[in-house]
Amino acid sequence: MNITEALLHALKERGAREVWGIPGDFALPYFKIIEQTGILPLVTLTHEPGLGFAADAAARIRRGLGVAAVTYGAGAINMLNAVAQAFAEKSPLVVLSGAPGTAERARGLLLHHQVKTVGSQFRMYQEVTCDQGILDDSATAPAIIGRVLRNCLEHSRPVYLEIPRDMPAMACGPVAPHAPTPCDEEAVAACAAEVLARLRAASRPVLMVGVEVRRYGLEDRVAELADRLGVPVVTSFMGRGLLAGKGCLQGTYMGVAGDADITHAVEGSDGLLLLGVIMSDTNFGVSASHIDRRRLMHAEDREVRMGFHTYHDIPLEKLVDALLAALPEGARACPTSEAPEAPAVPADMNGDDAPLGRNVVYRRGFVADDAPVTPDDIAVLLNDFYDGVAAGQDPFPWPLACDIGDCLFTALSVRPVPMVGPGYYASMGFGVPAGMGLQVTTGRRSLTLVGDGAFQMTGMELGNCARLGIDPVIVVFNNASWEMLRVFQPETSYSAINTLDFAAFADALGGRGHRAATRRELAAAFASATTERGRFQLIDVRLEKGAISGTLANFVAGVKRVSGVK
Ligand code: TPW
Ligand code: MG
Repeated sequence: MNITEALLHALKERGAREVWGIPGDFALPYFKIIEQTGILPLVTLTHEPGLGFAADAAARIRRGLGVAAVTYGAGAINMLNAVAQAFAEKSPLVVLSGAPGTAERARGLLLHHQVKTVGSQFRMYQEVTCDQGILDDSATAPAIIGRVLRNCLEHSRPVYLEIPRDMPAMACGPVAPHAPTPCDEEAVAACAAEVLARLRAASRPVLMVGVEVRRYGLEDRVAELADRLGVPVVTSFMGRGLLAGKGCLQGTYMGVAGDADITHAVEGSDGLLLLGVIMSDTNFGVSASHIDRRRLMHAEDREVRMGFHTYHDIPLEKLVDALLAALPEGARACPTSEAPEAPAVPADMNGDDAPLGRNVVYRRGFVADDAPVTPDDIAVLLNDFYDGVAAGQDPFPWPLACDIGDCLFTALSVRPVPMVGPGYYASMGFGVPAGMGLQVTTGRRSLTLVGDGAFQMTGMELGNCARLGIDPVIVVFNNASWEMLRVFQPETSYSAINTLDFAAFADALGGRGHRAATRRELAAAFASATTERGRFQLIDVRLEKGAISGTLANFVAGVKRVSGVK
């Protein structure tokens, strides 16, 4: 066995399904072994930002390792932003990078792709990963790989492994199987007991779930926990899509920008338990001052902060298990808040009332008339579509990828479905490669929502679909604008961008393009795009100037109010 084979077997054993890669000369030796051994399939794309986004999305949707393999310098540094996003949003992404060989480093010449020193890249990656290693010695390589991958899984954050180009074929031993870091069971039990006591003492307990619940594969167990506790459950903004379809779910908390009943329940709670919720401004910026931190219980990053004290080394999974063990099946441990009424949908809007959960309305009943399409219409169309597919046999149909822009806010009006989106770090360019990542890794056809500005950043990746045998459906919110920015600052004009013909672009890239300006055209294009197989489908939705989703309008108004930004 050589170093590359040991690495690939270790990745596979820990749940990686493929290696996303773009080679270069410092990476050619290890890429050759990846291809020749076939231990994991190699999926090549066009540009490193897209590569990082695709591998990140693959990791998120499957709750397993994503792997992005690149060359030194121009490749690895080109991917930094995507890895930074994976770090911020807690996606377990393994970065493999080639590097100059040991002998060539000693020659005293500056090597091509080098920034300041040979180690500059390593130091940059220290800032965006939770552990790093250099495989420059076959005696230490297996232990380094084992440690780095363990940290990747346990912290659910990216890691970095550098392979100098004279090392990939060096003989080495296997990597030991994954062994979780032990934790103190007594500390976990004490922590769980305190959580339960505080929840029982509260008169208005609420459970908020965040992305870690998905990252650690705890959705079913947390749904069971919610039932046994009998407390209302909401997701954070970033945790949107969690507990999709579970009866206990009330909706998504968005502070002043969101559903008033949910905001009231969360901010008025005297026993708020945050499970795996990132304390980001997108989750709490629209509220922070209203949440009583003394009454807060917050489990994140293997810690549980309880009012003014903290339990360390408490994996979320262990905490959830300990809480379940303390609550007999069928029990209702806490008082239940009153169920608020569902708000009525204004009569002039597209769609019927269709409450899901207790107080969240996802509008259904798309009307295919000649009115211009609005972003909220797209949500109604998707709700009808997902109702149809949910009635089928597949429990996990049509995973959804979203970029940042009004498409992400529109997606908040789509019933919860398995979804990935950059809800906190918010890098544009995520959507298209993420949708491709979803289809490659799950084998299911994916749907992507993306703005025209974001599409221009990574849309070229679609040119790889035919070779990869995938046929995702992409909906472009084409408003000839960086609209989200314009809403924040309507008095400036630089947010206007050109109107491009994305349907023609799709045809040129080997897919099929559709154009839709009216609801009738959108219904026809969507039906045709989701029915035809074998090539990717792109719907260029021509939005009218200034047409934005209701959620974006509320969000911007809320942020301006809270932050005082004019
Ligand atoms: C890599 C800043 C956030 S939202 C936005 C920008 C420029 C406009 C998005 O335009 P798009 O969508 O895609 O047409 P829409 O609905 O608003 O019209 N660079 C990066 N990421 C971010 N987030 C920005 C800039 C930004
Ligand atoms: Mg736009």
